[in-house]
Amino acid sequence: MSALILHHYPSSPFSEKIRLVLGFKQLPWKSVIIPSIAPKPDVLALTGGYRKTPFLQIGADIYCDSALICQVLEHEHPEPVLYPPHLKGVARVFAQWADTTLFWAAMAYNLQPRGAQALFANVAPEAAQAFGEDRRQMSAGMPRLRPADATAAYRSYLRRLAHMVEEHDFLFGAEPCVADFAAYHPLWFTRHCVPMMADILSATPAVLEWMDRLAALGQGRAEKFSAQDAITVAAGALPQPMPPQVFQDEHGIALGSRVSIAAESFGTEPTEGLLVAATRMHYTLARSDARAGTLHVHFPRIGYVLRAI
Ligand SMILES: N[C@@H](CCC(=O)N[C@@H](CS)C(=O)NCC(=O)O)C(=O)O
Repeated sequence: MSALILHHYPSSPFSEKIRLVLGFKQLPWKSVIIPSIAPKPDVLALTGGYRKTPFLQIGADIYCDSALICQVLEHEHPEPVLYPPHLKGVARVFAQWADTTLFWAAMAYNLQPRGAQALFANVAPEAAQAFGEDRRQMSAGMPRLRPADATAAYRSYLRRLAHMVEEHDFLFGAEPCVADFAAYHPLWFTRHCVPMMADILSATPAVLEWMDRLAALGQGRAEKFSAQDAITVAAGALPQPMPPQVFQDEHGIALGSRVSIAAESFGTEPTEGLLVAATRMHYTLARSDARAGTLHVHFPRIGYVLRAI
């Protein structure tokens, strides 16, 4: 199998989720550091429009969204398991809650003025302003939690997580599953990226101990790789042949149609291409790029909007 190439940047919480899954599965991977704000020409050469972080590349296959990346890693490297059979429903539902509700409450807490000022204390004012403007554009139209409401919700969520990890080492038992990695990353951002805001974690020592257990899994074996080399890998590969799979049509859009796929919210730049698969779990688009050649770009169904164009 071609190498796993993760496109990410150090302070990205969703990237930390995947780095830790790579550690859990003890995998070797190539690390491409991408910009944290637009423009991202090398990213777009591969994704065709999707600009969020992280995404996983395997040859000429591009997997967008950490939820799909977890599934792909499980499929390629089934042991140790991220989705234990007796938890496969609840672990996914919990992970989705953590990646959305918990994440946004934590980030509204983390990036309230006190946290944001400290985060950008050593950064040129223009860079801080450019970051703020980029995120404002990405989140246009999204409801925003006020700091006090975010703090109240985050505190409650931390207590609920504490109740779970007071019972056993990980959220659902003696071993971690996808739910643990999804709940970990927003808290990791509080603890490591805005440590001056981390006092909120002291009320739940069991959560801190659980975080230490997850961090001890490591991040696998990463090797630095350049964006240009990643594009060269894609240009020299062909997308993996699509295994026979059930076409699940919810939209009245036939396979082979020209479509766009975009996140429902927060960074809704679409990727366009030909629809080559729509399974229970994901969509696949075929597209070509002058630099990266022919690619398959994969998205989860949940959280994404598919349209004929
Ligand atoms: N649902 C997505 C969310 C990804 C996401 O929002 N990532 C943040 C960084 S952690 C992002 O894309 N920020 C803007 C950027 O990196 O350009 C996933 O699970 O991967």
